[in-house]
Amino acid sequence: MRPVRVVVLTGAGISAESGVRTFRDSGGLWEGHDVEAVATPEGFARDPELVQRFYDARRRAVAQATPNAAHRALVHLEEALGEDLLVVTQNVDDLHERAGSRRVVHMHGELLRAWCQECGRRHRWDGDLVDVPPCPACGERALRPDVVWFGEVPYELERIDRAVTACDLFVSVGTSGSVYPAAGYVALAASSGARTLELNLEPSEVSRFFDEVRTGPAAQLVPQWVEQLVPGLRA
Ligand code: BV8
Repeated sequence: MRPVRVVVLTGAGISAESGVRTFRDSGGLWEGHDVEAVATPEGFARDPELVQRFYDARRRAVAQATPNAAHRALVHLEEALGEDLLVVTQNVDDLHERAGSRRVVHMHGELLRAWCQECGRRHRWDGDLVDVPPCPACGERALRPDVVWFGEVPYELERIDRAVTACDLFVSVGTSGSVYPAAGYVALAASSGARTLELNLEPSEVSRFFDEVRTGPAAQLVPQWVEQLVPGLRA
């Protein structure tokens, strides 16, 4: 039997049980800040120190967090499926990688990378940026977080479109379905003939596009789903 090709789209909800705050839940990241102020190029141009402090605080918080059972279940799934699994994450934390996932696309960039606006090079970065450190390559003090802000084009869109169009099963984990183009992938998957499953604490803004919606915490739903899927796959 041809192996099932799976795309898993993850959002902030998969990291919530690791203690990383989500964006829209009460007390979420942006409730303290106006999105336009911290997650847009205009906001960065207007007040770079505020934006750098916002991301420095999140980078420190992620360093204290550990992957949870949902991240680990996706590693187990990758061990079973290999190249037939692609994790597309909206998250900028590195919890998928620290759990052991190797096939991860960070469509909104990564907290732990800095992008030099002078020479264009990107560097692994786990320190602060608020003190305007020099770029390791060109020495210019022009580093910003390598994350995709509103109005900026997400990374690897062609690769993601190809995977979503080709997959047999599209599973969304822990996302409110409020940001595009990520929120549009379920419709693309469904129109390409894939089965679609949503695993989320509550129905999202795009639940209506899914064949099946399961509500609950990711650390319970994802391991349960992978257990169901993997035995069948091995057959
Ligand atoms: C772009 C990185 C042009 C930075 C982020 C139509 C088409 C294309 C674009 C648009 C469009 N309409 C509007 C736009 C513009 C805009 C947009 O979508 N605006 C919204 C507000 C309407 N989009 C853009 O600007 C994008 N770029 O459009 O470029 C283009 C596009 C295509 C082709 C060519 C050109 C760029 C958007 C990227 C912005 N950057 N993050 C950073 O991290 O600071 S967005 C950020 O919020 C996240 O990355 C994520 O993507 C997004 C949504 O957050 P979620 O992950 O869903 O988290 P949230 O808190 O919202 O929800 C958490 C969920 O988890 C909840 O449902 C909750 O119930 C659940 N949950 C909680 N706990 C648990 C749980 N689930 C399970 N278990 C738990 N324990």
